[in-house]
Amino acid sequence: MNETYGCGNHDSMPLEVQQWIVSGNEQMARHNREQLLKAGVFAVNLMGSPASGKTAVIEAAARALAGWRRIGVLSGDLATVRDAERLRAAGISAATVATVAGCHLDAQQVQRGLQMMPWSDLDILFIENAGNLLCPGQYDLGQAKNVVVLSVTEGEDEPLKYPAVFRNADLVLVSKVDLLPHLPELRIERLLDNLVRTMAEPRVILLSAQSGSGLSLWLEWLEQRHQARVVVDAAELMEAAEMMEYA
Ligand SMILES: Nc1nc2c(ncn2[C@@H]2O[C@H](COP(=O)(O)OP(=O)(O)OP(=O)(O)O)[C@@H](O)[C@H]2O)c(=O)[nH]1
Ligand SMILES: [Mg+2]
Repeated sequence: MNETYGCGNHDSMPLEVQQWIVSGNEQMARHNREQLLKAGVFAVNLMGSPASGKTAVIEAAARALAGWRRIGVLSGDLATVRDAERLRAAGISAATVATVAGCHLDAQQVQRGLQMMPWSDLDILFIENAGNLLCPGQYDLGQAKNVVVLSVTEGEDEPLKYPAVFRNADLVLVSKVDLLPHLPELRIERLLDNLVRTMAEPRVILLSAQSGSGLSLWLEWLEQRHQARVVVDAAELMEAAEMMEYA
């Protein structure tokens, strides 16, 4: 998709062009998923508003898992390479992918990003999408799971205002909970209720990258999903081997 056909301009785009873009993205996402699956890399698409704490939750996980799991990050960034620099400074393998029209990553860009880093030895690949609650949810990248980071400073209503991204989330990290004492007006139970009502399969962790509160649950979620992925991979490989045997 080029700058002219950014997400805000779909109305001016012929339907066939929209369909062509979507099907091209789906094909590339399938290719990415196959490559990642074959290499046993667990890929997580991290979405959320600008400054919701996406890089911070990746940093916190990567630091805690250092020496235990090999972590890499593809950072979607419109104008800078700051997130990738910040992650590399923390010893995490990271590359920047320029975002489409500033509002989301697509599967082609993720493929290009993969070519910029030694990804096939990784255990977990975080794909930090552009800060946006609308467009990123519409583009499959080839990830295994979708995680949305929603900070407490964004208020209670975001799940209702942007339902699509929350509906398809496998996990929501409610971030910056260390700030709750400074937000007397926020009704956290209302926020959680809105998430439960919006998510297809509600799973929520309250987290502070700053204080470390909730970090162990975030790590546990990653580890369980990563392990489940390894078991699925092994089962799929066995199935493929059996099919070859009886072919
Ligand atoms: N108090 C507090 N601040 C946080 C926490 N996590 C992140 N921040 C701050 O929030 C700001 C944004 O954090 P980032 O991790 O850069 O957020 P991001 O979503 O990656 O931002 P973009 O990539 O620009 O969309 C920074 O100033 C962080 O220091 C947290 O748990 N508690
Ligand atoms: Mg960031």
